[in-house]
Formats: sequence, C-alpha cells, structure tokens
Amino acid sequence: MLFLLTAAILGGCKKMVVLEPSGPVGEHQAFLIKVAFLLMLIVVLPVFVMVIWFSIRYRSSNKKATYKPKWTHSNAIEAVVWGVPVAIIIALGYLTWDSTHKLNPYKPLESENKPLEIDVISTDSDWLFVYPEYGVASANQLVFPVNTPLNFRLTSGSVMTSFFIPALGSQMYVMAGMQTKLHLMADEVGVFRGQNMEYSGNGYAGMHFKAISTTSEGFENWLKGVKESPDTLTVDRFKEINLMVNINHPVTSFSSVDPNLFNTIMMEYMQWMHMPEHGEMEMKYGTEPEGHMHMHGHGTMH
Ligand SMILES: [Cu+2]
Repeated sequence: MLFLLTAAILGGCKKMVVLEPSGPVGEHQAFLIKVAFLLMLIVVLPVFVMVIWFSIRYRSSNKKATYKPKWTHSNAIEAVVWGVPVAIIIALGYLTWDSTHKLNPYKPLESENKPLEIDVISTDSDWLFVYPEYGVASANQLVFPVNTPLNFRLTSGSVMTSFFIPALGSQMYVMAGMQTKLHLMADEVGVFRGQNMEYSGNGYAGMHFKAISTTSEGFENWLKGVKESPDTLTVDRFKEINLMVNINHPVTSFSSVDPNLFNTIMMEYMQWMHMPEHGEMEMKYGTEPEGHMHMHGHGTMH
C-alpha cells in the first residue's frame, strides 16, 4: 500500500494507466501486479514491525526483557520461516500458470463483437497501421471501435521495436522478417498513449502515437475521412517512409493500401535469410541454428 500511495503521490494528477487500465487484458495484468504486491507484504510488513519491536524490546538498557541465551531449535519459528514463503510461492505459482495461459497474447479475445484486423508495421521512426478489411491505413495514429477485439499482426520494416499501449496491456516485440501477434481490447472510449518500448535508434523519440478508442459511429466517420485522403500506401511509398527518420511523427491517412504490403515487407527479410550463406550456416552447425528456428516459429511464409 505504501508503494501504491507513494506512486500515486509522485504521479500527481496523472492516471496510472497500468494500474487503472481500460481493457480486459490490462485489467487482468493490473490484478496480478496488485496480488503479487499484497503477497509480498505478507513478508515485508512483519519484518518491518519486528525490526522496530525487537530493537526497542531487546535494547541493552531494557533489563525486563526475557533473556534466553540457550536454544537450538524452534518448531514454531521453523514452521513460520518455511511455511509462509512456501505458501506464497504456491499461490504465485498457481496465479502465474493460470494467467500465462489466459493472457497468452496470441489467444483471440472473446467478445460478442466481430474482431477488427490491424496490421502494424514499424519503421525507424513511424508506426503504420493497416486495416486490411477496409483497405486503408494510418500512420502514427491508431483508431478503433470500443468493445471490439483487436487482432494485431506485427512486423518491422527496419530494426526491432516493441509495440505497447499501456492502458490496454501486453506489449509485443516487432521484428523484421517475422510476424508476431497480439490481441487487445478497450472497454472504454478514450485516447490512450501508444509507444515503442525498445530503444531502437534515431527515430525512437518520436515513436509514440495516440490510440483512440471510439464508438462504432466514430470509427465509421473516421474511416470515411481516411477514404478521402489523397495519399495511398504502395510498396514504394512505404520504402520512402521507411527511409525517413522523422521524429515529428505526423499523423497521415492513406485511402488505399497495397494488399500485399505486409507480406512484401516480411518477405524481404525472409529472402535475405535464405541467401547462400544461410545454407552454409546450417552445414556448419549441423542443424539449424537456434535463432533461425525462432524466426521460423514466427514467420508464416516458410
Ligand atoms: Cu529457413
């Protein structure tokens, strides 16, 4: 509680989005943080109490305290010292096991509403959000309807980045030549901060964006606006964006998107991995090197 209080005071008026999230994934994660914190207090609080109590009661000037210099074993102390940590570990272990499965970022979220597919592509300084079902895209601004599961698949046109909207929960790595997945949902209308959690180079400072959770009418209206944009997202246009390091992160709408954009960007790195030296590496190691198998695990094109 002390920690929460201190953090709340230090945080001032700002909402602590991770502890007060706006979606089911974030809520489960905030619950875990709080439970782990309370379980930790079971050990921490008695220790602090005993430090004060013992130092007062057993000070050298207190002649009234019982003096027991000869003792070797105490079943009661052993039971507390071992029993409590074991109970805490069992409780934490169960919670971790259960939540790891429930919060698997690859697991689709349950909802009455139809999920929205969103392809996320990161560059050195920008986030591109492609809506394949609508054939539109948006740079550095993510707009989506409230109470709708968001099915993200993510890849990078450049270095490794990390996609995170703290108010919604779970961050996910974004890697070139690979595809990762993430499922999130917002249960409140609002504007949340999205950011890159990986120090990725020059453009890192500009890699934050507004994640806007809106009503379904708001989303439809936004789509209409995007459809009117003169800008289109072709593979060539993407390459242009990918080369720019723009820390001013302008929000841009694209009225149409090359349907193969995501796979084209991913394949560029997949092909690179299949160059001749790649074969030599497999010969050298006798088997495929671990990193490579990891990449296959994420790719869908192999
Ligand atoms: Cu391969």
